[in-house]
Amino acid sequence: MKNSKELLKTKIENQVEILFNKSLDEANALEIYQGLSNVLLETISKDWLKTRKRYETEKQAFYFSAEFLMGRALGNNLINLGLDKEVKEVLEEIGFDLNSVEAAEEDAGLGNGGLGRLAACFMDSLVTLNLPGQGYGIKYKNGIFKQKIVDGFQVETPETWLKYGDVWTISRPSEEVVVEFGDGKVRAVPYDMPVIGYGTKNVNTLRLWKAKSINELNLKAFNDQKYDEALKEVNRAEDISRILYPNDSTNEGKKLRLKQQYFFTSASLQDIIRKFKNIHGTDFKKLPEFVSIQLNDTHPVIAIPELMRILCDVEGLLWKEAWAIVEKTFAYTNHTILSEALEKWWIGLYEEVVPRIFQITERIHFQFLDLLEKKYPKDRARRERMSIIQGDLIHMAWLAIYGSFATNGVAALHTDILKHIELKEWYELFPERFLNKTNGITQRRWLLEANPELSKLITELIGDKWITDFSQMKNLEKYATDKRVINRFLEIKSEKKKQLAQFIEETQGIKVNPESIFDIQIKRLHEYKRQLLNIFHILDLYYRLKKNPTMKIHPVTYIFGAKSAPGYMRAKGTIRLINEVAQIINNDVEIKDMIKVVFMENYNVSSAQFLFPAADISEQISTAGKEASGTGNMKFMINGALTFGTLDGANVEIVEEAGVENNYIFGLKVGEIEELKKKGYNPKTPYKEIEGLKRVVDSLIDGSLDDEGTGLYKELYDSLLKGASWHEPDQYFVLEDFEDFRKTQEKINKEFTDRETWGKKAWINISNGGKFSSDRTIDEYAKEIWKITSQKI
Ligand code: 26Q
Repeated sequence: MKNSKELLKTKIENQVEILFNKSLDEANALEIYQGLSNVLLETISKDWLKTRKRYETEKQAFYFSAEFLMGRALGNNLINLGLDKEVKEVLEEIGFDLNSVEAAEEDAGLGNGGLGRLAACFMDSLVTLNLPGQGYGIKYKNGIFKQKIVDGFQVETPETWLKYGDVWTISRPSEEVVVEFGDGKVRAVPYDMPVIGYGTKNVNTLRLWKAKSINELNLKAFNDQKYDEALKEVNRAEDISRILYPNDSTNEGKKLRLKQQYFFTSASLQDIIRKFKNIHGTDFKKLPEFVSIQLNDTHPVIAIPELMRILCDVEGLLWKEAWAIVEKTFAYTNHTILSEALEKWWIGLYEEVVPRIFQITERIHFQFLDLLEKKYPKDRARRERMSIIQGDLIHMAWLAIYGSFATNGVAALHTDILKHIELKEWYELFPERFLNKTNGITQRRWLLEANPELSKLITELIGDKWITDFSQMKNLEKYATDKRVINRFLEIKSEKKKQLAQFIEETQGIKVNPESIFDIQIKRLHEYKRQLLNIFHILDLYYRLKKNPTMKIHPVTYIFGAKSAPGYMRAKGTIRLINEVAQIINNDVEIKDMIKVVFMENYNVSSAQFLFPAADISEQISTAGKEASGTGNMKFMINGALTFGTLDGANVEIVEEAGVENNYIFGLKVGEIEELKKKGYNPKTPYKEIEGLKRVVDSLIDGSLDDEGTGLYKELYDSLLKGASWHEPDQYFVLEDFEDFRKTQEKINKEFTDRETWGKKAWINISNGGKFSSDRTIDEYAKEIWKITSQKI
């Protein structure tokens, strides 16, 4: 009898033979990765099948999302299966290091940022809680672009995660469906990714659709040697799932984007209805008893008229019957209040792409107008504001609220702003539909996998229940006054900082001091997130140090990671600015390494796993009211970083849990911003009056800095002091919040040197992170929205 390690080795050996015709000693890390991944698939295949069968007859929740930012699968799956130790040892025997095998995997970067990563964390929690449900999305050939920094500028290059094939997505050609557009049909081919839970045998599914043409090749054209023509239809169809739109804040209204949305929602609904009919026949009244569909922002909202089409046109239900079903099936999550991000489709385009869906959307619109007229007779102004079709635009958020039974925000403050400001009239009309579901993250990836050192300490102290019950973290709090524990935490933090320092040196070629404060801002680049405020402060600190070389500060390393939407010039200007300031400061010998600035190229899920555990300070500095929740803030918190932030999004709840005295809160609050706006905000006031601020802002235009003639810095300058046709100057209150930012940074710098007190504060944050597990969030969705229950196989 072979022992299990030998058996595992033989299995890997077999897979490498099958896939590559190589023996283990000839294989490289990528080949070992693929072989090993196939072994894991084989290990779970029976349970995957069992899970599917178990769920078939139960009520299920389907998460419709244009984005799933999964990152790498192997490491996470090994941990969740409890195979990480054994595999590590086996790989060592054959001369491989598990980390480098894991690093051979490309990130599945099928998302932009928070919304896509939230969907990925939700998948992990769903299965770990044994909940019957499934994700539905698009199998983009190219995920979020790869960011290169060239002369300080962001350059986008295509992301090619499927270059060597993807072991984790398996095609199910027998379940393909056809999606019909105004200009013809395409096939939607499903690819299933297993979602493996922790401490359970359940395996859930993420189903991603790939677009294919109905006809393989136009043979006639081919024979006539018109090769482009021969492949035209093929390419046109495959374009639909070719690329993820890298915009996460401006709504562009592009035709292909609308096609993507209809493509995956139509395919998913057809899939759901087919399976429903297999079990329940055509008793569609029962649909809401067995199916809940969560719409991740407005991107999949076209599913609402599409389900009407399927029920009425295909299944022959009456409009009224169908509407009663639709209204009970969908729920909608809002992730933003930025008006420029709200999706509106031009009716001409919509009608061209999906003519039948346009008719149905119009009918829904008129039906809604009737309802408004009954409720608020002759209130024309209200009708104008709330119309689903406004002028020649279809307002997808309005369609979502009207066509669903629940609308939720993603943090308490955000939901309050929706209910009382942004969606005030909708809340008045449908008060029972509005709910809050504060976001969460999976502690399995963001603590257990990313920070095994801290995980080990936690388990030593409170056992390992926290891995699936994060409320257990509270049991750590009693060690806050235990010097030995706090010292061990500080040693671990120091180790994670050394690891990050090494990673930074390898990838960015910058040497950083692990003893310095690691102050990290990693998130998409956007004006409202105020990376500009951060870099302004760094520049000010630099100028002050130059003027006063004997000024005493604790050395600090400012780390940024951020992708900008390719066409967002102010964001790109900010990236270039950060890189230029980094160059200047890092190369100035007079600064004697007191400050270092690092811009991490191509920030993604994998590099995030290095960054969060190594942070001392978590920068969460958005203009109050603008960040719906944030989820990076939670990843920092549970790894023992202190939040330096505004009272925005989930920051509010973080300090509610961990104590404002254990974090650093600064800046204007939502109410103060409202007031200031009413009073009239003039950014010239802080610009002139706050010491040093003018010097910093003027650097953009006085020759201190050089944007190589692009005009990007002048544009930034104007955005602050002049405004533009579409906004007031400094609409995100960068200049107004500068002084408090600086004061609070000074406080941080002083307090960091008291290591014991700092360690204690960090520890209290870790101990109070329990609320921010996506297990808690998903449990709330399951009980209060989806009404699904655990189905353990
Ligand atoms: C819209 C129209 C056209 C093209 C693209 C888009 C688009 C794509 C992505 C619009 C928005 C997004 C992503 C939004 C997002 O990530 N929002 C974040 O969601 C997180 C999870 O709820 C929150 O924590 C963040 O606060 C929120 O910014």
